[in-house]
Amino acid sequence: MINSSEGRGQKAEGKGTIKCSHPLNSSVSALIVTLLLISILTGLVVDFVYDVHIDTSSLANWSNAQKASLIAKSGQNLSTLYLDDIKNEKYTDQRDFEMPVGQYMGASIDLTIKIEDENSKFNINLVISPNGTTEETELSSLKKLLEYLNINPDLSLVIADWIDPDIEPRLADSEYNAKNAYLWSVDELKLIEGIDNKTFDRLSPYITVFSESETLNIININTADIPVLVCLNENMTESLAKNIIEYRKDSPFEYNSDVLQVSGMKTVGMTIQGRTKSKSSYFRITTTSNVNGITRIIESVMDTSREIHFWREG
Ligand SMILES: [Ca+2]
Repeated sequence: MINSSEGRGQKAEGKGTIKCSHPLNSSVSALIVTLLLISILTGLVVDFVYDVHIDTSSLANWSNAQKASLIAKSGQNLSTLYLDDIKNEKYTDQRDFEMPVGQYMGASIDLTIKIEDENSKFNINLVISPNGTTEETELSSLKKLLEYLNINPDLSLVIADWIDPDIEPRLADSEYNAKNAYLWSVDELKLIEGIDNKTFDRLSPYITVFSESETLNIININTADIPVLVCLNENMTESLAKNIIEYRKDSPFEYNSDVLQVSGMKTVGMTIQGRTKSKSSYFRITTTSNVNGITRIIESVMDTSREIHFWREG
């Protein structure tokens, strides 16, 4: 900019009309140069402050994320105390519950623990036995579950083909891109042809891929919802499932056989004895921690012996 100003002065002098050494012109030029320098310096300083701010906030975010992750893990550890307590209970009757942890951990820090009963859901993997053959009872139950939820029941065959180790299609293209192995997560159902988001949202609340039994769904009669109760036997109806839910509101089932006391369940109740229980042992634990606006979520599935069957951090 200084060179430019000098250039203008030389040109004016050459025409002989304006004295280049006019003090006002020099002052104006100097002022312009100064203002330009100030504006450049201001720009540089703003850039520098901005970079420092970004670096500092990145460090703060990293630190908050680390804290949030540790607190979410602590929440998982805390939940094992709940699992320990269950060992001393006769039965369990809560399908899910959420609890904010009241203990003060610092300003802008909180932790929420959600525990869901996996034994209230239908283990979809059990349609195929560990030796690769089809468990017809479980496949019939899955078909009935889909029917109750207004989902095409043929999808049960596609799911069975997706899981079973062979490549013999039960329906046209039902082995297409199949995993031919057990599902590790309910989310994997989205990969199956015919399961769109709407179908998945309708089905997933009643499905699990974990249970202690490897061959037969044994559902907690205290916590299973209507669709799961209905699918347990061909003679189970929505009306009977509602009777069960009404009965257990006041009198949770301590023993499996207590279901025979429910109106209309004397005969059908006998047929589901081997597929029900009153106390759960598998739980999904979701801990959500927030530290200064940074959230970390850990999801696990644990049994009452504290064995971890699934772990996901995000
Ligand atoms: Ca297959």
